[in-house]
Amino acid sequence: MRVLILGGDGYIGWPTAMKLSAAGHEVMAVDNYLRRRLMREIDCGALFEAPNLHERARHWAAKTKKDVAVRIGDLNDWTFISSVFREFAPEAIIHFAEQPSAPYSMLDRATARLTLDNNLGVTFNVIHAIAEFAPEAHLVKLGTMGEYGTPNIDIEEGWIEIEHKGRKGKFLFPRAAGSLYHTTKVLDTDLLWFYVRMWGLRVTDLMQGPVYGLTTEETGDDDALNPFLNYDEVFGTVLNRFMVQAAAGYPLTVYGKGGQTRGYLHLKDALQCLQLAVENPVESGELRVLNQFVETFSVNDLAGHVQRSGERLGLDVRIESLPNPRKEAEEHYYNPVHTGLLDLGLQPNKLTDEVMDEMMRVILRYRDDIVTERIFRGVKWNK
Ligand code: USQ
Repeated sequence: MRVLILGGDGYIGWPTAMKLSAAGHEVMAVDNYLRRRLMREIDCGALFEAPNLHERARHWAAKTKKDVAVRIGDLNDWTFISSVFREFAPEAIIHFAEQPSAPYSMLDRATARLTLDNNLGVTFNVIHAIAEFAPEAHLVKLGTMGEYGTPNIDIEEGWIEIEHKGRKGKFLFPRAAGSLYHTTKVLDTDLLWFYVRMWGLRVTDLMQGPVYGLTTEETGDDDALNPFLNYDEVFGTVLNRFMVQAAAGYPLTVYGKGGQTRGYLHLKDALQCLQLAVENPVESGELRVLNQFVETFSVNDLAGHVQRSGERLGLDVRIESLPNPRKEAEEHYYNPVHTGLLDLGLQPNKLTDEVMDEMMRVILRYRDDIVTERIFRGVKWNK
């Protein structure tokens, strides 16, 4: 299949490009390096410098004899996105091309505005580019489990049937996002659902939980193929952060009571899910929503896992409870359904001791490069 990956330079984007290329798909990766620029602007480096997308693709081709085409440009620009769609004529599009950080979206008015404009603007352009140049193509869109928030009932897989005053109907499961970033994903879902109804698009919206991990089948132990690993408060996800904190001898930053529970998955499983979604397209006029995670953990559970991995590797890992800079429930019910991807064939990789220790060993190779000042800055959710 010809698969167009929008946001192909990102933490999940680049590993997805390699995964689908290895599986025999024809892949084009597009990015405008927004995340790299934002990281520089607010002083958030990743654990190691990643080669640029052209260099990555050359390295991949030299190793595997498989090509990943690369285009650099802003998908908010209609001239650019239409030229990409015309040239590549995609059969599937994976859309990661969004500002992905909740804290970034809560920093100040300018970062909130950028998040809103970029995320909604790109989704809008992607929808219109599909309608104009590739109406049969299947769009696989990266959403987030955070769209649902933490309601006091079981979270269904995208849809809920409601009986009201003796009549029944099927609706999108209620959304209640906890940051502006997460809210842009809710708005994306509404935009997609509107155009699925109006124009009969084919869309899969993946509600993904926080991802952890660094190496995949395709990276092997070649560090030049690794995605960038953020450990800073703004772009790092919690488990990756805790692992780096442990390696640096920095106390693990548990926010508030630490009972915040989310659905987590390894990067390898995120790739499996994306491949499954692409290779099992939906019908025209269907919006399929899949809850994309493997296991639920509280922040305290994760801190405990990291502390024990540290002990096994001779590190002294301390856990610290900080006043929560975010506005979120710190103790809550959490029971989301997640059978859709298992039914499609997902083989989950769980968070085992081996997985933790293997990742910790890679991080320890870079421990001298960790800039501890980047770990905590306390971006506040409150005005
Ligand atoms: N947390 C801590 N200490 C830290 C960092 C985070 O206690 O040092 C807590 C947060 O308060 C939160 C939980 O850990 O309760 C998860 O935080 P996170 O930063 O790993 O995840 P989040 O901001 O929700 O965003 C990440 C990705 C985002 C994706 C989302 C999936 O950056 O792109 O959409 O995970 S989900 O959380 O399911 O919405």
